[in-house]
Amino acid sequence: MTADGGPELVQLLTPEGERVHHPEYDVDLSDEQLRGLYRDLVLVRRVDSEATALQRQGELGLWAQCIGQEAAQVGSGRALLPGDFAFPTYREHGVAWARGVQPLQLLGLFRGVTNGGWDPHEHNMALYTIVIGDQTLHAVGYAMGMQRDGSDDATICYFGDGATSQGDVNEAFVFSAVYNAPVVFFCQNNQWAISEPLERQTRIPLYRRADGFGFPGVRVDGNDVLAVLAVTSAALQAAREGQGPTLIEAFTYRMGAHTTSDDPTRYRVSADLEAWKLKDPIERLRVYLARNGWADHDYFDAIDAEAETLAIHLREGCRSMPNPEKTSMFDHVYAAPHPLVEAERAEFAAYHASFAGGEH
Ligand SMILES: Cc1ncc(C[n+]2csc(CCOP(=O)(O)OP(=O)(O)O)c2C)c(N)n1
Ligand SMILES: [Mg+2]
Repeated sequence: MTADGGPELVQLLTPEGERVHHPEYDVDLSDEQLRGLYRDLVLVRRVDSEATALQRQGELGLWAQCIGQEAAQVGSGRALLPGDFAFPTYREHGVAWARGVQPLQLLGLFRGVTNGGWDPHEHNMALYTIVIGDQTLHAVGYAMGMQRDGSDDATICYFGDGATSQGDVNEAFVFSAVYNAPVVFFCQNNQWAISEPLERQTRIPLYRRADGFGFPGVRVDGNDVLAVLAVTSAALQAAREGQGPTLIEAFTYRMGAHTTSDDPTRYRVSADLEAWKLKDPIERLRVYLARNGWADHDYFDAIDAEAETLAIHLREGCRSMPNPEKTSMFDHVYAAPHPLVEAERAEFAAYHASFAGGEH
């Protein structure tokens, strides 16, 4: 398997920041829209680095970094229309950003002060899913519901390269294909599933899996925000027009650890990371903007300053988040009260009351 994604890789912006043309895919963005994408990428990276630092300081229990994958997430997230619905894993901070979820709401989940973080219907984005591949089934079910409602909206579902080995994902592919569901499967191939390399998941490029299920698959440069935007918009449009699912393989790299509990130096060589740093998603857009005179030093400095202000907001907001009521985890198990849940709530409260002082 080629490390550079091979000739099938859809690319509109090279790692050197050169705009190239593709026979099938294109985007036509104003310089203002391009600057907007740059801002998205920089701010998402700052959210990610600040959350990592907060975990190291003991303020978060865990954090799953998205560094390196910002273009895949922002490009696909910005391709969505307001009525579309996104189903994420635990790493889609750039998608959450694009859907208007406040970064502090993400932090609440990883701080353990909320069991969810946001109202899925307010942002048309489901909650983070830790169970690998699970959300692909939710997404297909949701897409089939949209189809039965006669809606013109589409669903997008995120998962990783490792998830493609899960039964759930393959079952989701089958259902979406035979029911022609309006869903886009967005696989971020970041080359690793914790310590398992891509070679342990597949003998063929992942996008080609779609062939066997009977729908199109496409491999896009996941570090190229323009190509990701173009490919995802086309797949969503196809879904809206009743053409059914598409599998997008965003070819990218997990530049950080799997999570803050992981040490990647134990299983991968640093030369790989160095090679991928040259393909950085932010740097190539910065060069493209600067070379064309669409952004200057003042603009880049202003975005960096905005990122620092955001980081301060996150630090202060995270540290001052109130702890929830201990029994609040029983509140939303079911929509209506349930005797078993109530019994568990009472047992839990009694357990806490059994300690000296009654409060622990
Ligand atoms: C059903 C299930 N099995 C195992 C795990 C443990 N686990 C957490 S992340 C992960 C690897 C996922 O890799 P990939 O799908 O490539 O996503 P990435 O983390 O690289 O974004 C595993 C095995 C889990 N959360 N759920
Ligand atoms: Mg992976």
